[in-house]
Amino acid sequence: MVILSTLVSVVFISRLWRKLSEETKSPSPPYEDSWFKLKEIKIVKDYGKSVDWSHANNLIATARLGDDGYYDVIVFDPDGDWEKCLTCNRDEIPQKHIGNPAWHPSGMYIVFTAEKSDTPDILDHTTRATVPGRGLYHDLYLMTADGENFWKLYSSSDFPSELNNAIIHPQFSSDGRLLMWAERLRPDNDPRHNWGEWALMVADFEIVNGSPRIDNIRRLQPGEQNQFYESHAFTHNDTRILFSGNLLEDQLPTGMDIYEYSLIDGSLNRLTNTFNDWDEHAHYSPDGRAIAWISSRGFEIEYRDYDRWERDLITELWIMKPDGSCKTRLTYFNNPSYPEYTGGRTIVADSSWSPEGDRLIVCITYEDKRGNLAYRKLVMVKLEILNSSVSKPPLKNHMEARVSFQRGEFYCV
Ligand SMILES: [Ca+2]
Repeated sequence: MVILSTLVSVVFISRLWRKLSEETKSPSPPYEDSWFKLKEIKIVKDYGKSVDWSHANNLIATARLGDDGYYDVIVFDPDGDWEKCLTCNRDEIPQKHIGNPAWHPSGMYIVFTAEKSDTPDILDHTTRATVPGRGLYHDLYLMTADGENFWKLYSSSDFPSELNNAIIHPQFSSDGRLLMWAERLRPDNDPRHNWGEWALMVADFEIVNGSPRIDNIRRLQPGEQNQFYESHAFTHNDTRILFSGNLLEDQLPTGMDIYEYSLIDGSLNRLTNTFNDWDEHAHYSPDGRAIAWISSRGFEIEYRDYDRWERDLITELWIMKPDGSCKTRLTYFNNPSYPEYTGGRTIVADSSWSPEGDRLIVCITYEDKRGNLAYRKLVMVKLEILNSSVSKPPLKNHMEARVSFQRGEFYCV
């Protein structure tokens, strides 16, 4: 067994009403037979912050916290011992926080974010605002897969700036001709919305005479609030994107949901409908038959401070069909009854599918005995998506279905 180490009352009532209506409006989903099996969960690395698995060269890119207190981009072979730091001690890029790597579909390039060199160290050491994934004062860069050539692609506001721009989670389209990222445009003085105003940015990308070029940058801010957005993935035909955000009126960033957005007609499809629960890091399986994402659903978290959400957040890995049906919890890192229990409060974060769709590499962080989020791991989750068409009698409701879960085999209800 593996043991891994006062809002005004009207707003509260509004949120409560939304929650109750979400639960009571849940439709009776169509029944299908079991659709995947969970085979194994094991630790593969004692580091990892955001992750991307190249389907062209089978290498995994992530970030690792170095002895200098800053993250760097690491690439490793999931089937061997080989690993290499691509950004350590490289003069071509600022040697501060570097991370959020994502492969170009060719496997020849990696896009990533890097913090500006002139942000003061005290900012890095007293807040977590400049770590990759929060991305304050980060710029967009590209490097070759061997880490030998670097280019700055796009710059956020200079430091110091009243805008306090941030850039997070760049993602290439399936054909490599589009690049998407999420960008913080300006702060927001509302203490409940102090994550600021964000947007999804989509640009044309191409290599011209051996150098990268981005052009035609479009800013997307779907929904009612224009607050937090995070870029996750493109569909296989690059007509739609997956992202998370708090799009509904009065929804806090900590209640963000997963959405699919059409780049053709701007239509929006809400794939998770939990007004208060944290839903993030959605990625399509290689065959497009499933979406893995993380969620806090079931934990009923009360945040002591919305700006320090990491003190209270608990998440697990979930999987659903691309239309949002068959939502099923995959992991139980927070439950002592399961072999993957870590021994402390655990946050599951970014994940990436293997080329074959039979594994997910997953970032987790969890507490030590003193309650600090001291451990960061990469975990390999092996699964099999089934094609069975054998029909079984439908279960009566969602709760009944949940308690009927069989470990190792999951039913779509
Ligand atoms: Ca949610």
